[in-house]
Amino acid sequence: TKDPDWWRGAVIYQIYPRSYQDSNGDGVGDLSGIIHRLPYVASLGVDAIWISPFFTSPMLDFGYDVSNYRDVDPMFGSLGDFDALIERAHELGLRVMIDLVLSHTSSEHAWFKESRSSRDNPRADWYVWADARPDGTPPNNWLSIFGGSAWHWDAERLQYYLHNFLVSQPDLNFHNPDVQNSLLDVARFWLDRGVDGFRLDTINFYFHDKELTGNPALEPGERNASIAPAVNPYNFQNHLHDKNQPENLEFLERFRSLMDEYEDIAAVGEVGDAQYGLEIMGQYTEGEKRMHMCYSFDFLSPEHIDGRRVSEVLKQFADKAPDSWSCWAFSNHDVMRHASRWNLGEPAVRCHLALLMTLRGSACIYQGEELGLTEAYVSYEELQDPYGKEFWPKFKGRDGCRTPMPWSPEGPNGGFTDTKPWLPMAMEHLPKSVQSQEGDPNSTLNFYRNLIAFRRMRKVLAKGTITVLDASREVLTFTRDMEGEASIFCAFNLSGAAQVAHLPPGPWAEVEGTGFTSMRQEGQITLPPFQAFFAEG
Ligand code: TEU
Repeated sequence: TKDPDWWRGAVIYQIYPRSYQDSNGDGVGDLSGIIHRLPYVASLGVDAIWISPFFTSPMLDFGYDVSNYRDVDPMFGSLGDFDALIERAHELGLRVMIDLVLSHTSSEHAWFKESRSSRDNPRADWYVWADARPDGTPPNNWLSIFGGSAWHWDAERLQYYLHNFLVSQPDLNFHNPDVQNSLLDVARFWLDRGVDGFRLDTINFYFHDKELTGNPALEPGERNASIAPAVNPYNFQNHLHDKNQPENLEFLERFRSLMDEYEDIAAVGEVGDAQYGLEIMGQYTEGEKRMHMCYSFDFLSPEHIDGRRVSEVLKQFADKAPDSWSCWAFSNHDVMRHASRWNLGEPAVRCHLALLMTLRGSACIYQGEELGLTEAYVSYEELQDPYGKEFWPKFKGRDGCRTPMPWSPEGPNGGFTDTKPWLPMAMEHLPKSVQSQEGDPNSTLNFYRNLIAFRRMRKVLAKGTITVLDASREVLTFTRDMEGEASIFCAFNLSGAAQVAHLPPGPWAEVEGTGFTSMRQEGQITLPPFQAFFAEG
């Protein structure tokens, strides 16, 4: 069904294709596997899926290093499989968002091979090349998010090239209009194949300062703008000149115009910035002429989101980005699963989901989150993530949230594959498998379904305004309001002890069937640990 506003308030389910479902017995998930599981995804009641990269890639960053933007990696299938995936998803009422990694390519991309071959080839200026300083050291002090200098010496071209992530992820030079046009053509290629939108990787890294001005050190007490783990010893720099350049906004306007040539397309831009994130989100979504929404990192940090923190983020968001639309997430393929990150038991996981489903904004749910999965332990011997290999053991990398999806309780591989999976199946995930929870009306899985439906049935939860009433560490209450719709009052006890919340005056009728318990005496709601209360009026 046509709806240009479908993304506003949508629930988006993130699929990490390597770990969702293997269909050809190589231990790695693939597109056919996803197709097979789409009815399950649809049964969750989500609006859309976001699929992490499946393009041709040497997989040094597991697909975030693309060597051909216009094809599917053989490991994941073929373009034909992708077309079938889109068709099946649309039949089931699911929109499909793909993950475009435009800031950098793989060093195996034909563009880079040509660019590095000489200083005067047609693509010589497609990446960011610079001479060494007279003493042979890199052109400036810019640091890579994944550790070390952001510059790598290329023995073929005898110059340094810029890489904000791995050495094998050279940064494209967005100052070159041919680069911009080629990337827009890539987006067009996928729009023509029928995708409904994009998750755009690291949009704040698109442009760099042409003058290559060095970055300042962080001031004492200043937080690094990246969410790189604190143990990252390279985490001491303020990325003033290699990120968030003003030209990013112009490119995003071009990207938006392209999307607007098609119907019902939406993009969510990833702005990995824990310091200026909300302000940047405001710029990147301003005036409905750039991104539709930005992916917020505010609830992805180790810092627990108690009532005060949530209300602080909402307040800053309203101040700094009043017209902007956010996409919230608690978990994704880059961070520790939130059940472990915030040390939440099942009741707390449920309470947090209820919060996510009632916040103003869109929301992402990461595969396995709906099962209440915890972070898996992956030993150094089994570790795949290059980021984790770099900083082990202080930072164990991102594999603990990327282990295979448990479909059935049968070991050793829980229905994910019939061979050795690329990352081990976490044994503690097996009792939480889809099959184990499916028939139990009280399972976390069915709780997720119920809460997603609760949101989906009420326009005010997806699109209404939000007004915080009370916010302490333990208790958060707010109302959601929208013209022509009943208001909803929401109260959460985010603590492990009973708390009291206050209902404002009005003809509030409790919403039944959300799976929470509480005791109401007039305007006073007693909430047992990790319980929520909802009323309509
Ligand atoms: O992540 C961008 C990003 O900001 C990460 O560096 C993040 O800070 C880190 O992973 C947290 O642990 C995107 C993708 O989501 C990530 O998977 C890629 O590795 C990265 O871009 C490079 O493409």
